[in-house]
Amino acid sequence: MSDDTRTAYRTCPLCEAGCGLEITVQAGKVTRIRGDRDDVFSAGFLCPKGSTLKQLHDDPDRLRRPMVKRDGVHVEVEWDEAWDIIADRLPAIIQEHGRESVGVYMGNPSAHNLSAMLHNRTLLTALGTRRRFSASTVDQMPRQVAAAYVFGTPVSVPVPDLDHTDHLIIIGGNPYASNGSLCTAPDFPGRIERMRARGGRLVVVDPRRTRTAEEADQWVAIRPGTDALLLAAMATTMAEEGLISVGDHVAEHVSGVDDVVAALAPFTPEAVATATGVSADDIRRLARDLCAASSGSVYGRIGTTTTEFGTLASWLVDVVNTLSGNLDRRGGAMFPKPVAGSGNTRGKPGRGKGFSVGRGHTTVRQHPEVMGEYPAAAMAEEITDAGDERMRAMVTVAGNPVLSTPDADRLDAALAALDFMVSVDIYLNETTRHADVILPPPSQLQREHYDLALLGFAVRNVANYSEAVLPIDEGAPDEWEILAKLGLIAAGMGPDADPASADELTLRGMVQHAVGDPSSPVHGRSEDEILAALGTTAGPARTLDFMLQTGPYGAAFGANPGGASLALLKEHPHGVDFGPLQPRIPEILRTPSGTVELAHPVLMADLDRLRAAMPAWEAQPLVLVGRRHLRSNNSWMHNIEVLVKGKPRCTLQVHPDDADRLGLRDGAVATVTSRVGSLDAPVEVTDSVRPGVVSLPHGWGHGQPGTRLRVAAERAGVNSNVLSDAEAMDPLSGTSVLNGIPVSVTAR
Ligand SMILES: Nc1nc2c(c(=O)[nH]1)N[C@H]1C(S)=C(S)[C@@H](COP(=O)(O)OP(=O)(O)OC[C@H]3O[C@@H](n4cnc5c(=O)[nH]c(N)nc54)[C@H](O)[C@@H]3O)O[C@H]1N2
Ligand SMILES: Nc1nc2c(c(=O)[nH]1)N[C@H]1C(S)=C(S)[C@@H](COP(=O)(O)OP(=O)(O)OC[C@H]3O[C@@H](n4cnc5c(=O)[nH]c(N)nc54)[C@H](O)[C@@H]3O)O[C@H]1N2
Ligand code: SF4
Ligand SMILES: [Mo]
Repeated sequence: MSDDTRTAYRTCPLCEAGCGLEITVQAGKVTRIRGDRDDVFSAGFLCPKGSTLKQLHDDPDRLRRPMVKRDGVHVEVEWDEAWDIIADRLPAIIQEHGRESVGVYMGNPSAHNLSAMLHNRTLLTALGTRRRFSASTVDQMPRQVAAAYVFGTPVSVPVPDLDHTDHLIIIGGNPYASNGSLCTAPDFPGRIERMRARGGRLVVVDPRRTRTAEEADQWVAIRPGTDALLLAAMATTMAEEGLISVGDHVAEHVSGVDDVVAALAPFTPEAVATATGVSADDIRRLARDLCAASSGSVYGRIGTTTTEFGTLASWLVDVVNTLSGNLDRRGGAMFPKPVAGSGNTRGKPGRGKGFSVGRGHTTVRQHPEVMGEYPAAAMAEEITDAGDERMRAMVTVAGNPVLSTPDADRLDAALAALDFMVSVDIYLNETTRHADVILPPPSQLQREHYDLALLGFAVRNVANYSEAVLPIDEGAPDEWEILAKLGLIAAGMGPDADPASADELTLRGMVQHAVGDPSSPVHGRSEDEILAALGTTAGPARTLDFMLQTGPYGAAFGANPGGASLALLKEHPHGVDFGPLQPRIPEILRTPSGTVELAHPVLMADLDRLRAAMPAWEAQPLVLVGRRHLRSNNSWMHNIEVLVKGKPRCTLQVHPDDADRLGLRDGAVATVTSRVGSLDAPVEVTDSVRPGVVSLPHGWGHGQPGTRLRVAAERAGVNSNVLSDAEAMDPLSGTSVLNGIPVSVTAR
């Protein structure tokens, strides 16, 4: 190695797996990226996307300087000019029309971004609007809402104890493509293979025979949208056959078992067989096998959450895990204990306020606030149909809702009608083309990293901090500075507002709270002493240090020498392993009763709606589901040549029986029509989808005028969310139905 060559270690921020990367940098340029074999969690694994952080950094279309729209065309400007325009427009709108005239949408990459994790809040607080939207309501919100009712907080989501389980049932997840979600597990496929090698069984419930299903011992081709019925019938089978055994380890902490069993009694395997498309015998076998396994875990993912009964299905996953004795035990469904603190390691353990919704309602459809948000599906109408109460301005951060959220054409038109829009984003894409100002953060390689959100769903308790691999461009702000400054400007502090002051304030607030909190390891300590120890360099690193030091393994500023701290993580660039998951009930609970509230009334009440929906499923001829591909990442990695080359992937998969019936030929174009929209897509005839189901991936539909994604435009594909219906949602969480959309398909 020559003198100017160095090796950097960095956690990949592209998906939830969080793989460790080994990055070779030569003369200031990245020359190679491969899996870090010494990473304590990923041990060298990476997928084809991980090594493309270099291409992403070098992508000439990636924005390096702010863009401002002039006469309908985006032009590059200096940072000062961009800030001036925002300072001129945004506070004026707020002043004239009030805080609620501004809406915010936060997209998926902000969950993998330390800057955003810490300073989105600064922006939100400064804006003070209740009109907050995010990708959560087109994703995992139902899973968190169910957990929040049952366990008391939306961060207490059980994950499958993947490395120890003997029986894994994956419902509506395809980790061979997605690398896992709400289950942080680098090399998910390898972990599944090791499970099977030790004699464990894999069952996959999915309307498509996915790569994961192909690896499974059993594939159950369920009808989309009906997982709640299947799970309810599994629970009923356990009750009928005397298989229920919650287990001595948690029994005294679980309430409501008998009530749940009674409420689910009408959902017998026979009653749900036609609706689910799964035979009563198969449903019974699923229940028996799970109960017979020495340990087992049911894991539901996006196919279960983005449906009309997303919250119920997620709850019933917990119910089935509990009734089969697998809650909170090795090999079952367990709770991670995040190293950098979390809502379930702070405060008084075992009991809390529980969960509630409805602090505010949307203007048009009166949707309640859930987890501080409104449904993403309500954005368009809140802009166009809310009269004087309408959203006049929007800020988007790391989101592409025009491709990712329902009734996309309508949202596209609505964004065009805003008085003012600011986007914090690295691309000029289908959404940001509507922005008056685009503020680009540094590239993924130019920032430090710690996966604050996703390590809270990890199958081992690990911590890994990465320093920035490359320096930030001369004169450009870091992402946290952009977010904080945007907030300060919105609050009327002017274009020269100093983001460091917001950072200082946030940190001071956290320290103040901790020293006054009897359950904090720094309770009673001096605020100034702690602030001094954290240093004077503003930014996410010192806040992270504080969170690590006051977390459950923390060094606590000298009180626990050798404990977690930023310094410790810097000494260990391959990460620090705090061991396998451990039982956490009752300490994890934050419910008012101090028990696992399995029969929470909100969830129980929704069962009537489930029962009433059964006949409709039985009558549904054709529904649309999505799918993911290993080389895609939602809507935004299609500008990387190595990831999109090859066969076009945006195809409509149709079962041969349906193709025959509908007169569709492989390779020909079909028109797909839903209640709200219509599109043309090339047909791929394949028996990997079950009859009655067609599949189209989301995140395509590039090449719009005014975008700058030259590679993506060449393989534009179509936007599947033109077909998803903004009216169709899970009312408990406000999450959209993106799977199981009724459609008709005709040959064009
Ligand atoms: N039909 C259908 N629709 C779906 C889904 C589905 O399965 N089917 N899945 C849903 C799911 S799970 C999700 S999470 C959503 C995703 O929905 P979104 O989060 O709205 O969309 P993404 O495609 O992830 O777009 C991310 C945006 O962030 C930008 N970006 C990338 N990195 C950064 C960064 O570090 N900082 C900033 N500021 N910007 C960055 C990208 O350029 C892009 O504009 O889509 C949902 N939509
Ligand atoms: N390569 C790649 N990886 C990704 C992403 C990506 O876009 N590309 N996105 C990331 C994000 S933001 C997320 S949230 C995760 C999602 O992670 P996963 O949940 O694993 O996502 P998918 O691969 O879409 O798997 C969902 C499966 O549900 C099935 N399905 C559809 N409808 C139903 C139904 O009603 N019932 C059942 N049982 N199954 C159904 C689909 O056929 C599909 O196979 O992936 C993350 N990882
Ligand atoms: S699996 Fe996810 S985290 Fe790992 S390299 Fe691929 S994109 Fe990155
Ligand atoms: Mo997602």
